[in-house]
Amino acid sequence: SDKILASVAMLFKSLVGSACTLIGAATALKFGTSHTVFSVRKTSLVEQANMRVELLPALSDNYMYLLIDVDTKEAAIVDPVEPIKVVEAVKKHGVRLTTILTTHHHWDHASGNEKMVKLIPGLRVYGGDDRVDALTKKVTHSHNFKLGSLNVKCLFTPCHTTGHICYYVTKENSSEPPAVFTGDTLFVAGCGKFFEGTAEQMYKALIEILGRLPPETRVYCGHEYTVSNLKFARHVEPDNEVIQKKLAWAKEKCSNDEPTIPSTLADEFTFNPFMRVKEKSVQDHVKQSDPIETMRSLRKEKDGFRVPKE
Ligand SMILES: N[C@@H](CCC(=O)N[C@@H](CS)C(=O)NCC(=O)O)C(=O)O
Ligand SMILES: *[C@@H]1O[C@H](CO)[C@@H](O)[C@H](O)[C@H]1NC(C)=O
Ligand SMILES: [Zn+2]
Repeated sequence: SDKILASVAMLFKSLVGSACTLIGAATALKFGTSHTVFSVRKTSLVEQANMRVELLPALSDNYMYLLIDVDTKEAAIVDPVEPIKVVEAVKKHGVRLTTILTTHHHWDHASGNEKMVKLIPGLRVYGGDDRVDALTKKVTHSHNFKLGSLNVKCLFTPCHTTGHICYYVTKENSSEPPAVFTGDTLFVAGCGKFFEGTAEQMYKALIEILGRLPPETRVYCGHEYTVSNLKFARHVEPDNEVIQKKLAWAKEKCSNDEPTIPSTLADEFTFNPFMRVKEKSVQDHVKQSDPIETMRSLRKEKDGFRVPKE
């Protein structure tokens, strides 16, 4: 029966894909109690005195984030595509969920909103696009609001979609790092595809908006793409040792079904080619000398990049 399980596992894996290319699996498939063919991508908790962030893996490589204000036990959920998992996490932490933060309207981020508001009536649903399901608070750049004692600032970062919003979260007078939820604008070591925007817009989003937040800001992005992104980064800068080290670390994390998130903005500037468009090594790779043209060429190259197995 182990042979049958193994072939079912192979088939299943080829159907669902994996967050970490060939290592690790994204989905749980249990047979009785003894056989776990796939391990589940693990949830994990980033704890600070004022702010807690629980990473909730969803679908094959998405992340939802439960953001908790420790002082008031009020919470928000970022991109709740799997509502049942969200409700379980809310119960586990004993918090009061009041808010949905939607980064953009794509189904793998926003399609849980309708069910969430049915499960927990009265939720405020933030987003920057009329295409966001169950939207109650349409926001624009620099819109600020409170989540308990935390401050949330909306950052308008159109490009992946025309209504994309990142959410920057701070606690007044705290010595701990802020957090930013970047959806499909900034990934660890990469960025989102330019489905509805331009290189100029992504440059503005990455370099002028996100890049000017405090360097210690923790980055919580929409997908687990770190390993494949770093393989592209390595292709762009084969001599960058930070990339090699980060890739080895990320592969290790993925093989244990652990997240590679969060990163920090300071770290992104050391290995993310799309954050490094002003660096000569990156510009030389695409034979450009202007940062925006470098952004355009990098994205075009990555769109056609075949990710190597190793
Ligand atoms: N290349 C993606 C394929 C899926 C995809 O296109 N994802 C969108 C977000 S839903 C994206 O912007 N990906 C960024 C990229 O491929 O660099 C992967 O690594 O699995
Ligand atoms: C933050 O610090 C300033 C200066 O010490 C103080 O006036 C203010 O009340 C503090 N804010 C909070 C929310 O504690
Ligand atoms: Zn996505």
